[in-house]
Amino acid sequence: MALIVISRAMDPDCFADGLRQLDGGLDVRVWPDAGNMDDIRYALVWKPKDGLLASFPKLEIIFSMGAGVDHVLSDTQLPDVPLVRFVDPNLTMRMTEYVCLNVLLHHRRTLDYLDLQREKTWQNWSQQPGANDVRVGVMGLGVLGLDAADKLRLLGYQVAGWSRSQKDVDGITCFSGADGLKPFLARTDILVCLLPHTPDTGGFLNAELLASLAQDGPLPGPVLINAGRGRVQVEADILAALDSGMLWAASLDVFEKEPLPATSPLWSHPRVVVTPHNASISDDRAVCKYVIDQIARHEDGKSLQNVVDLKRGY
Ligand code: NDP
Ligand code: OXD
Repeated sequence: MALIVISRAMDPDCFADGLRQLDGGLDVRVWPDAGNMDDIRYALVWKPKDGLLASFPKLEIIFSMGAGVDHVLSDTQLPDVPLVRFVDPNLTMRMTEYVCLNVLLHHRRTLDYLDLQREKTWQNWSQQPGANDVRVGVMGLGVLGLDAADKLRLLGYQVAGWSRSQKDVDGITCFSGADGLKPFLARTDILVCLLPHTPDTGGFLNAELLASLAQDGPLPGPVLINAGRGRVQVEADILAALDSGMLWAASLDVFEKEPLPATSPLWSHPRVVVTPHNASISDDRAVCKYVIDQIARHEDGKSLQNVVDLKRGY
């Protein structure tokens, strides 16, 4: 019985070493050195090649190195075995750091003050709204969205959330589904997207959606923060909205194409903060511990945690 680590983007040896340290009895292999394919029961993967997972005939569980699973679900020959995504308090905490940092950055007009600093200009923007004047909307009230929404609430923001199914969360105004979308957007000054990429969410952050954000808020215009997935956003629409003033600023951690091509105007747009898909990177030690724990549950006949619903796509 063996586990195979498959990753082109994250260093697979680092994960393999971590797994071996935690469980010396586990036969850990690193793709392409799979040995006998019949031995492989578990796969720990990040962006596996299309069709590769189907070549392990005895595979029992696929583990995603990240919280998102679109990189696995895009496999057109995905074997019919449970897919377990990564859920971890440290990952959640770091996403919340990213969200709070970027909400505060735009709310406190940091891009403007950096411009003024470069010009050595001592100038104050006349009104400084408090957090309690600013309406933040979090799209996706899952593990990450809920924690970020709660911490934003503690900072004093007026927080609402939007998800597929209706939620009831203390201190957060919850909207859901198609009917809840317009009212949610209409009361949102800073939109935080933590949606997964699924067939339903592809291209969701488009011109029509951006035009529905509040235009009567305390900031010069609405702000978009996306740390969910790049394919949820339409970059041409975001740029057009920024240039027309419909959108005041954006922080983008994820992109339609990654790495973001050097030719993208997003790199040098004065109202855009670009980060290289690092809002919350999976910690390899935490991933290894999580996988070992899940395998132990499986081998004890207990149910796996955080199994992806293949129909919903997340
Ligand atoms: P969850 O699965 O816990 O939450 C997903 C949320 O999105 C749920 O609230 C779900 O609604 C909602 N949702 C999904 N589809 C729709 C839809 N069509 N309409 C409305 N709401 C929808 O995921 P996590 O919170 O753990 O992670 C979210 C995403 O963050 C990941 O999928 C990944 O893409 C991204 N991510 C990015 C990282 C980065 O560094 N940039 C790091 C880690 C993750 P409901 O509650 O009703 O099911
Ligand atoms: C993830 C990511 O899905 O890092 O965990 O994007």
